[in-house]
Amino acid sequence: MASLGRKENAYLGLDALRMKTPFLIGVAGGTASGKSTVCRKIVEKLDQDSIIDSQRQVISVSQESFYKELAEEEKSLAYKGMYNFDHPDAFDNELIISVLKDILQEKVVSIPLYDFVSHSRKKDEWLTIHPADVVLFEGILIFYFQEMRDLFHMKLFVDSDSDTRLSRRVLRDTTERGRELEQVLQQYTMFVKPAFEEFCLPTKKYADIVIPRGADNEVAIDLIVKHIEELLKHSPNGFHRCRHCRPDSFTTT
Ligand code: UZR
Ligand code: MG
Repeated sequence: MASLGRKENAYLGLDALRMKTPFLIGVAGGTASGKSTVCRKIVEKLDQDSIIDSQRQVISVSQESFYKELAEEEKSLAYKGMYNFDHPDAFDNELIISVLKDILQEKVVSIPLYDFVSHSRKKDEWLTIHPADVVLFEGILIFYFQEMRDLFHMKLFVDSDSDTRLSRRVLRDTTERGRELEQVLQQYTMFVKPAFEEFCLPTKKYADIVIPRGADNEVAIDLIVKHIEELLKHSPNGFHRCRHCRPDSFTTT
C-alpha cells in the first residue's frame, strides 16, 4: 500500500489509530433515543460487509452494565422511582475507564451484566469480551467526564425528539422493565428530564457526528459505517485478524 501523506493521515484519523487499538466508538444520547439500535445497525452492517471484505470483530457494550451496586435503602428508593439513575455518579466511572483502557490494550475483559427489573447486577453473570477490531460503547453519560470521552476515537450523539423518547421510554419501562405508568412518568419528570438537560444534552457538543432521528436515519448510519470501513482499510497494524483464529468475540459465562 502506498504510504499516505501526513495531511491525509490526519484526515483519516490514522495517527489516533496507531496509538489506540482497537477502534473505540462512543455512542451517547438521551434515554430511549435509539443508541442501542444505532449500535446494532452499525455492528450488523460492518459484519455483513466484512464477510465479503475481510474478517473483523465488532462488538457493542453498554454503560448500563456499570451501574453501581445499590445499598438496601437505595434499592427501596429505586423501587419507588425515587433514585436518580440519570446522574453521572450513578455509574462506576472508575471501572468504566479502566475497562475501556483494557479494551484499548486488547486485553480480555469481564464486565458485569445489569438487571433493570431488580435494579442490580446479575449475580455470577459476566460478559467476557475478547479483543475486537471495533468496539462500540453506548450510554447516556459516556461523554460527561473528560477522561472517559478522550478515550474514544469517534464520538456519536443520537439526537431524537423528547416526545419520541418519552413515549418509547414509557412503552419500554412498562413492558420490559415491569414498571407502573405512574411511576415511570414521575421518575421522568423528577430525574430523567432534568438530568438529561443538565448532564447529557451539554455533551452533544463533544460529538464528532450528531445523528438526527436516531436509528431511523439510515443515511447517517451508512455514512458512519463507510467511514469506519475506510479507517480500518488504512489501519497500519491490522484490524484484519481472522475471526477463526480466536474465540468468539464475546460469550456469557
Ligand atoms: P437507556 N434505569 C432504570 O430505570 N433502572 C435502573 O435500575 C437503572 C437505570 C434507567 C435510568 C436511565 N433511569 O434513564 C436509563 N431512570 O435507564 C438509561 N430513571 O438507559 O439509555 O437505555 O435509556
Ligand atoms: Mg439502551
